[in-house]
This record gives sequence, structure tokens and C-alpha cells, in this order.
Amino acid sequence: MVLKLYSASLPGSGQGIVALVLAEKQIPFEHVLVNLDAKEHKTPEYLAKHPFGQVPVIDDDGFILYESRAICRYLAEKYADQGTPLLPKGLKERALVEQAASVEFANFFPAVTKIVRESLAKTRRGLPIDQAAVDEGLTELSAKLDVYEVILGKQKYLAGDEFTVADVFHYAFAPFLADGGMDIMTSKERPNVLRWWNELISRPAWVKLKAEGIKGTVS
Ligand SMILES: N[C@@H](CCC(=O)N[C@@H](CS)C(=O)NCC(=O)O)C(=O)O
Repeated sequence: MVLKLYSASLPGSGQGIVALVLAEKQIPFEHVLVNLDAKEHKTPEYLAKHPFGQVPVIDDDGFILYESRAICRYLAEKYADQGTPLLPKGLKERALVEQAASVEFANFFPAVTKIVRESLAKTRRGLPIDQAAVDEGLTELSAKLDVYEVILGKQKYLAGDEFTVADVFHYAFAPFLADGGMDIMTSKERPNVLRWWNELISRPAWVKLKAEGIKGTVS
């Protein structure tokens, strides 16, 4: 049975990183559109798949998995020999991926989320932006990116010289900062972050996903 991805259609948030891994790994999948406005993610049927009532969820031949980063790791592992290698096999190389993934979740993601929640998400809902909160998030993210600048001065990607799931996790919200006129990811003050980020957002799989939204390869 073909893998099913339950998600909204825009590649923002966790559904975007799962869709990116599916594309990078060339995994055929059916997209089951979940209409969040219609609260389809809060129906008893959906809550049986995801007790917190969120997207994304995958159904891999009856195996149900939620939490986008867990899904990405699962797919990268299951399809290790297909498409872009996203998880190194060596013990130490794998530990470095987990280190970078923890940095993303503990340091990068909270700052980016604060900015996105206070700016783009509010604009989308027609609510006034709290600029002080946005600025606070930008200051927080700047400090994290100063450290990224040091790390990326020594290696191509966050876990070493290969693109891995740890880099993938950064696509959840950060690519949308530029859409809101915030060029923090491509500031010339951090040439190594700039090089890394430009490379990430130019990956063909991401360019296609951002332009076309999430579309299954089979229906
Ligand atoms: N940690 C979860 C977060 C999932 C999440 O926040 N999903 C949002 C997508 S915009 C959602 O479903 N929001 C609706 C809700 O929480 O009711 C993951 O990475 O999968």
C-alpha cells in the first residue's frame, strides 16, 4: 500500500519538512488533504491517528506516525539507500546529526516560531502585528545565527560536510521569513550562514515544493 501523508497543502511547518524528505528520497506517496479551517484534524477519526489533532501524520501500510521530525528520521532510515542520503551510517556521524537536530529544536526553532507567530501568522489572520515581539524574536534568532556562523565556517552543513535531516528540519518556518521581508537568514554579516541558507533554499526539491505546494505523486 502506498504511503499516505495527511497534511494541509502549504509546505510551512512540519508538513513541509516531511514533504521535502519524501521528495529528496523520491518516495511515492498519496496526499490526504486535511482541511484545518474545517477542523478536520479534530474529528474522532483523525484524533485516532494523532491524539493531539495536528498535521502531519503518515500512514505507512497501517503504521501510523506523527511528529514531523520523527517522521523524517523514519523515512530517511527506511529509505536509506534511495534518493538523497540524509542520515549517515557511522555511530559518530549519526551522533553529530542528533547534536545538530537538537540544536535546531532547542535553539533555532523556538526563535523562528516566535517571529512567525507574531508576524506572518497574524498577517494571514488579519490581526495586528506586535512589532516588539517580532523584534524580540529577531534578536534571539540573531544570537543563535551568530553561533551558526562559527559552526558553518568549519563545515558545509550543520552536522558536517553532508546535507542531513538536521539541515532539513530548518525548512519548517525559516524560508517564510523572507516572504515577510525579513532577510535575517541571508544577512551579509554572516557569510557562512548566507552560503548555507542559499544552498538550502535553492535545492530543486524545495523550489518545486514551495512553488507548487504539497502534492502526492499517486492518487
Ligand atoms: N511538533 C509537531 C507540530 C505540528 C503542528 O504544530 N502542526 C500544526 C500545523 S500548522 C497544526 O496541526 N496546527 C493545528 C493545531 O494544532 O490545532 C510536528 O512537528 O509535527
